[in-house]
Amino acid sequence: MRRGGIDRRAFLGVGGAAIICTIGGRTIRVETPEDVAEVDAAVRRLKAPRAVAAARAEGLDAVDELKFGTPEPQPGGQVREYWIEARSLIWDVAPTGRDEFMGHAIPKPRTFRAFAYRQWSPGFAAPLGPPSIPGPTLEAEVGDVLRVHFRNGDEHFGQAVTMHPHGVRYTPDYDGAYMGDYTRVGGFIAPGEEFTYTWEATPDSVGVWAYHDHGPNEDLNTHRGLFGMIVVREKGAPRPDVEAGLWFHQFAPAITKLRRNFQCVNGRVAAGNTPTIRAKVGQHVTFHVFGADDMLHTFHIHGHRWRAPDGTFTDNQLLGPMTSVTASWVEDNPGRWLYHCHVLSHMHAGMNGWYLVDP
Ligand SMILES: [Cu+2]
Repeated sequence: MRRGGIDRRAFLGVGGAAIICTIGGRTIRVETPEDVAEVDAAVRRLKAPRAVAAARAEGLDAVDELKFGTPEPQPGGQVREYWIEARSLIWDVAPTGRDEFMGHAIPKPRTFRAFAYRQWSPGFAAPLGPPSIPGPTLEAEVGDVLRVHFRNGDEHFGQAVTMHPHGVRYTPDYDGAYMGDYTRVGGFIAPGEEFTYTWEATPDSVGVWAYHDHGPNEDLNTHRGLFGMIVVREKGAPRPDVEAGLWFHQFAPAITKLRRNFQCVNGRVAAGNTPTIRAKVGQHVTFHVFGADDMLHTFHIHGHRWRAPDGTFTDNQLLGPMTSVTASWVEDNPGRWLYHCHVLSHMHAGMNGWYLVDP
């Protein structure tokens, strides 16, 4: 049966895996845009969970009664404040209309409603740009705290969202995770509400990490674009000359209501739309590459090699859901290079981009 332009067979046939959503005690197998609408409606009907302290007594464990403070920076550290809003927007996966890798046009339709984080100036005075996929990069050094003022500024989807960090230290209040009746304050930020998360950059936070929505509809809303990067460095450590954050993920037909399954880097398909990274010979270059969907990907870049965590050299490294690969080198090979996921069906459906090195 053909409904809303995409039937079940077409959806699965273009490589979209079914997403299983559990919401309001029901499990919904998401295969069509109609299934997505059903999940969204169920999430919109959710009431804010009662604070644990006020929740029913039975089923509560002592850990649920714990009270937590708000951490301050270590001596010599600082507070790094961000103002971040989540809102939906109409998103074009290929603004140039061209696939420069294969040399052809990318036909319309290419736009749909996505969900993205957006950075504002202090006090939410003014937006610092449009919502972006990935969201703004959050940076800290060991000993700092990240204080992230978060606002759910979206009316279209009408559902609670959050920011859940990886890698930094946080108490359950700042976990940003919806957990039914056990949800703490940061785990259900309804439309129009604000919440301030405080996360610590500890010595074991050094590295790059994901943050993403972990509200009651995490599954769909992360697939819609609610993810971004946290970078924690040693105190005083320099930034590389070139530092790129790339996210490999798909915009599946169930999410976009479009027929094609778009295999994306940072929300765009195909070289020319995906990020073009530029460097010069002699520069210290670092790529951080994340998987942001349920698929297995690899990060491959032509003309370059780097050390994998096991100490061997590689030019093609595996990454999975919300894991990352960091590839670093001192640039010595000028020219136009391709980077891409080496799952060939991903690469040829758009998961590729340019790396341009000047002499
Ligand atoms: Cu891939």
